[in-house]
Amino acid sequence: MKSALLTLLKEQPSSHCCFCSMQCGLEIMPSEKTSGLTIKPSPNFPVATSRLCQKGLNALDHVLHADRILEPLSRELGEPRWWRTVSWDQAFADIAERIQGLQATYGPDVIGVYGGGSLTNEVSYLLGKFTRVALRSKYIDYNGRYCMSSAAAASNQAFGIDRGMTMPLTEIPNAKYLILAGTNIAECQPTMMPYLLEAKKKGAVIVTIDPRNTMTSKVADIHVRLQPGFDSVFINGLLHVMVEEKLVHNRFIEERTVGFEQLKEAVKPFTPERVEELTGVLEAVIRTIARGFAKAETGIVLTARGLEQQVNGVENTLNYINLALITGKIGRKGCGYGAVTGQANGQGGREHGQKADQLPGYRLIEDPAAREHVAKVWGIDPSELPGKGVSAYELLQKIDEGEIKALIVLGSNPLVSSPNNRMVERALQKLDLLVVVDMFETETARYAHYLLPGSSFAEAEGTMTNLEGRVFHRQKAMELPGNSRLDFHIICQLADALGRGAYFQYAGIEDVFRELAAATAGGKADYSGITYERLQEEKGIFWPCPAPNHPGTPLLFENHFNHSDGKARLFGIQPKMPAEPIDSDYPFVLTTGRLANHYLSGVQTRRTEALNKKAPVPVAEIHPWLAKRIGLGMDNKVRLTSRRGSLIFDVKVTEGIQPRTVFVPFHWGDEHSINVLTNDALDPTSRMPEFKICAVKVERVE
Ligand SMILES: Nc1nc2c(c(=O)[nH]1)N[C@H]1C(S)=C(S)[C@@H](COP(=O)(O)OP(=O)(O)OC[C@H]3O[C@@H](n4cnc5c(=O)[nH]c(N)nc54)[C@H](O)[C@@H]3O)O[C@H]1N2
Ligand SMILES: Nc1nc2c(c(=O)[nH]1)N[C@H]1C(S)=C(S)[C@@H](COP(=O)(O)OP(=O)(O)OC[C@H]3O[C@@H](n4cnc5c(=O)[nH]c(N)nc54)[C@H](O)[C@@H]3O)O[C@H]1N2
Ligand code: SF4
Ligand SMILES: [Mo]
Repeated sequence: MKSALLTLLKEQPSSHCCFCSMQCGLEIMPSEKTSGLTIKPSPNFPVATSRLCQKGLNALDHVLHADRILEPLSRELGEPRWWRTVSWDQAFADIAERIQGLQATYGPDVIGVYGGGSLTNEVSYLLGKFTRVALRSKYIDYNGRYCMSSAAAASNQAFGIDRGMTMPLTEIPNAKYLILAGTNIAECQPTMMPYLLEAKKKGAVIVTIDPRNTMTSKVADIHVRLQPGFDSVFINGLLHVMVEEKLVHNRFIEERTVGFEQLKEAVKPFTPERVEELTGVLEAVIRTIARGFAKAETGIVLTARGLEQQVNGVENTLNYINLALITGKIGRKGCGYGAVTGQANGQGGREHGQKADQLPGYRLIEDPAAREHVAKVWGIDPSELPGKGVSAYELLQKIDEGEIKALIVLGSNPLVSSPNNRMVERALQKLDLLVVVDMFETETARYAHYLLPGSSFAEAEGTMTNLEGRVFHRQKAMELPGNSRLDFHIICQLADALGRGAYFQYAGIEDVFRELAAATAGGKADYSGITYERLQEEKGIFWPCPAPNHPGTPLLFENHFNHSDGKARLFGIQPKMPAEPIDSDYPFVLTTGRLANHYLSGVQTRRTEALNKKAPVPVAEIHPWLAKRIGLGMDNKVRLTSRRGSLIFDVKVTEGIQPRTVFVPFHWGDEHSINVLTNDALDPTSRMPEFKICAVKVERVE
């Protein structure tokens, strides 16, 4: 495969890293390495210019890996379970026939689609259109539900629009005070660190809020080591001090927000003394942070999955947004709020219709005007569009319950990444048809009837939208290996096999973008002024960009928010308990998250030697107090048990974790998959699972 790729490689092509939302620019070059190729940071992309982290530097390893699926494969479940190579035509014909058979018996909604946030805007858009137009099913959702949906819901509620960051990264060095909560930037968006360090060099104060001491908290002036689940209590303490000491920005509140009375009422009981009692964070620290942030001339609040992946994730996020709003720190230089997006195209992936309730441009599928607009672009009658479906985890539950009998997965590995994943394993085995489009035989694909070889980032041209809301063009850098195909073509060809090809006629990917842009016109995430031509000339355009001569919108909310009255909404938050509080049977909190050298379900990074050797297995982090309590000796392991399962892990004893909390990364499957233990309780609004909190028992294993 290597030689085939090499001969087809263009001259020094450029691309963007496939992993996180920074989307650093890279160049692929010939090298002495055994693969014959290497990656260098690009000096041409304006974000994190000339920087790549370890993952980016090694991003070709999985692309060139011997495990890549190079032919369409099929098999029957039951014994014997081996894959057969099939032609693409045969695969499409068989899959279409089985889908049509199931739909004839059970109706169109018998099939679901499960997408991903690594896919280009074009492929995300096509997946949504494919589900509604080719399958005519209401059931589509994607892994972004696990990822940013709480921040998305909170931003929509507070601001009337959801663009992760309200300002470009270049505003970070202009901030005098930075609050970073539940976001481990140093390991998760490493090339963002220089923006923070520049702010620090210019005198900014940095506060981190996390149950662990992280690589990020190392650069903080104040680190608040909070037990998971206490963010809203703590923030109410900050808001209380700001209100009590009259540190709020009255004019901003008066002119640009609604809801301050309700907020004041909610935070009244949260005196710093009481918050100290509840959280263990000293009263003096609470006052210092509240005064410091409120009085600073400029400031930015950044949050991520730490406080979002909870049943109270939307409310937690709203409370952090309150901080920026009542101090007037938004819509001007050096100010803003940012939910730090996770996946490569986490931002664009949640705008163009692969969410259960959504049509392109962040339109709602239940809104008659939105249906009319999009149906017109798609050449169908609005009445043909299905209604809204259900969230990712609920879609998997519907498989377990038997309502959904066929599933297409493109760009995700839900067997590893879903909470309570024994349920998912059980559900996948019940499917009459599972089609997985991936580069590898993922854990999920073990239960597939068809495994179709899709494209990697290096092979697929398209647009992406980074964590700032900057839309940019990623060029094709390599030819496809073997008999694999572009995701874009796979979707259109399957639509054709289903007899709906007339709606999926595109001369090329740019054609798909043109249609996407038209479909978003007038929507919240308006891309209608963006063209491939403009993206070649400019280094990305920030949406909203509603006209060909519109420059894009790097800084949001300078004059108005996106609610119809132009005002932002403040919310009074009454902190609530997690779904599964600790008790005498399960006395410790399990929280989960990421390591610098692995990515998500690990499909790509576990196949990258340079990364995998730094973290070949998951290691549970526990505090010395807990180690002593369970009598942990040298060479012992720990058994972690929740109400859903029990697994054994290697252990690292560290002062850098809240004493009652255990941390385990989630990048592995099978006996190393921490999602066997996690809780599948969902936030009532965002339907995001509580990955960050469940109650566990911790025991020593000889
Ligand atoms: N190396 C690497 N980088 C990645 C990824 C990866 O898998 N690996 N994934 C990408 C994706 S998709 C995403 S979504 C982002 C995620 O980026 P982050 O959200 O920054 O990553 P996490 O490790 O999930 O969680 C962040 C922190 O939240 C803390 N935390 C846990 N519970 C709480 C709580 O109750 N309150 C607070 N305040 N903090 C809490 C954890 O200790 C952890 O340090 O990273 C992206 N970048
Ligand atoms: N316990 C716990 N669980 C979590 C989290 C947590 O913090 N704790 N975080 C959650 C979060 S934030 C996320 S984002 C999810 C993500 O979890 P998953 O959705 O499982 O994410 P990935 O591992 O990136 O899976 C992507 C799959 O798509 C394939 N792929 C990548 N790019 C392409 C492409 O362009 N085309 C095709 N066809 N395939 C492609 C990869 O090979 C891989 O198999 O995990 C969630 N699960
Ligand atoms: S910071 Fe993110 S986008 Fe940049 S190289 Fe690292 S993983 Fe890739
Ligand atoms: Mo994510």
